[in-house]
Amino acid sequence: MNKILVANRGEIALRIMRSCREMGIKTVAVYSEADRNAPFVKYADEAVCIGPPPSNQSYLLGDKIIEISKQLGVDGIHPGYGFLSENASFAAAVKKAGLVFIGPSSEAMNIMGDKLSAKAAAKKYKIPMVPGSDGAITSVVEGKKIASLTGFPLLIKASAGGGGKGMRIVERIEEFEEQMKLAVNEATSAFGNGAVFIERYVAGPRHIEIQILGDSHGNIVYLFERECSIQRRHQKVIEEAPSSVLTPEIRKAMGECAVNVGKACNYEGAGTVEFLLDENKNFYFLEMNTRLQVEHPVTEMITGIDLVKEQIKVARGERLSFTQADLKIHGHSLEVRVYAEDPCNNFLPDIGKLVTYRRPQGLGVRVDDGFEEGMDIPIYYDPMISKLITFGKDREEAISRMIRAIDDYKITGVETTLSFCKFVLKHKAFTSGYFDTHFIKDHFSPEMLSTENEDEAIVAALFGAKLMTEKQVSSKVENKESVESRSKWKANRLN
Ligand code: MV4
Repeated sequence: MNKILVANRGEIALRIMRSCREMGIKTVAVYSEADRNAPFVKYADEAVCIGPPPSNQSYLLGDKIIEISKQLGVDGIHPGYGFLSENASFAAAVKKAGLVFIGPSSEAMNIMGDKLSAKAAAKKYKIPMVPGSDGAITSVVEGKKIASLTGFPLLIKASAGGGGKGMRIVERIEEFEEQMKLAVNEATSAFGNGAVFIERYVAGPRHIEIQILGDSHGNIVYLFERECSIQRRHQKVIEEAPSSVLTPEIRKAMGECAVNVGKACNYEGAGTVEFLLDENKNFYFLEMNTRLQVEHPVTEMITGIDLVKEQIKVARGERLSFTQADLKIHGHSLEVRVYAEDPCNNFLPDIGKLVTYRRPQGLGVRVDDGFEEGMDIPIYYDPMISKLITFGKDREEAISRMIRAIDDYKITGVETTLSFCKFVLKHKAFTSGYFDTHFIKDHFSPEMLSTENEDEAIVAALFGAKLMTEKQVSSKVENKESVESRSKWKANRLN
């Protein structure tokens, strides 16, 4: 493989091109008019403008990207994450054009792209799954029958869904019919596929995912877990590896299950198997993501493996150069996603110009970004500015290094989520390691963000005190509820 086209933009395009360079592979960038001056365009050996800013007129134009690849003598296409990365038709079209899609086969993407077919494939390998319906529920009568066996609360999920879309919680049988209809309608309009299924609701779970890597000779290994429980409305905020709750035994069991999920679809390349872990440390397979994920760097830091290089090597038909026994966890890594969003204003995107942009540096700090000082953050795409990644000998060092790096990061011109990330990193529920997917809902409100300026802090404190007095009656009720809904993970520590 001598030339790779990167069908993506921003930090991930740059990150992929760096690995290509190290391997002596030429790179081609395709970019929209909004990204004309972006670092990834300058970094590439060749660059082609593919259209106006909106994704459906640029980064999603699969046929145009394939055409450009043929014209420029490209051997392989790396899709990154998002855009065309999980589009099975695109993967098939790339192959049909005589090019290499750097990722799994379109067949594997089709199986795992639908939750019901993913669960059906995984079932043959005896993978633990949340109890519920075996397939799609096609009528309210059938659904209610299964619901009474499953028990309440339960979830109705869309088979084609992702990121919590089309998911409804049902507390009592009386609500079932209404919630099922809502779920089917939501799934039909969002995905053009109204298939829904039932799962028992797992309360206060942790979201743990396993990185796998497969070659075209049937070898699959796992590269341990990433803990992604700190999320806000299905958007990951902080990721880390390893998880502070897994024992070596559970890690091995989850890793072997993830490899089996990969075997169930003859998986090639880098993929991620998502699990829920309940408070008794039972784990359940949820779904598989057939792409390189945003948070892949934390796995690279603790394993020392460049996942993009490995993706390219297996796409070239090479065998994995290491076995499961060769893989070890070294130290601890954290990633925070830095967004141009205002945490004090309901996380509304705050796009604009990066007036000041100075990255943190030093031992154990990695910044994956796609911007330079003075650039505008385009309104057309995800408002992520960068991924700030730290590495340390243990979790404590990775956390203190992250707080230091956040303090060293200088961004003006737009509001960012850095202060919000620092709040989470300093919270006792986070530092103790005993938190779950409800962390932000349970522990965060915008008044909690400390300000750099002391005068502002005093004003904020006074204002907070005034609010407290006004809200006294209602807050008593709220506190009681939030204590009850708080994670049960802390109690586990004593067991
Ligand atoms: C669940 C669950 C509880 N029980 N399934 C949300 C997105 C999708 N990937 C799976 N999700 C969940 N599925 C059962 N049976 C709770 C969630 C969930 C969640 C999962 C991972 C991370 C954050 C979450 C936030 C809310 C709900």
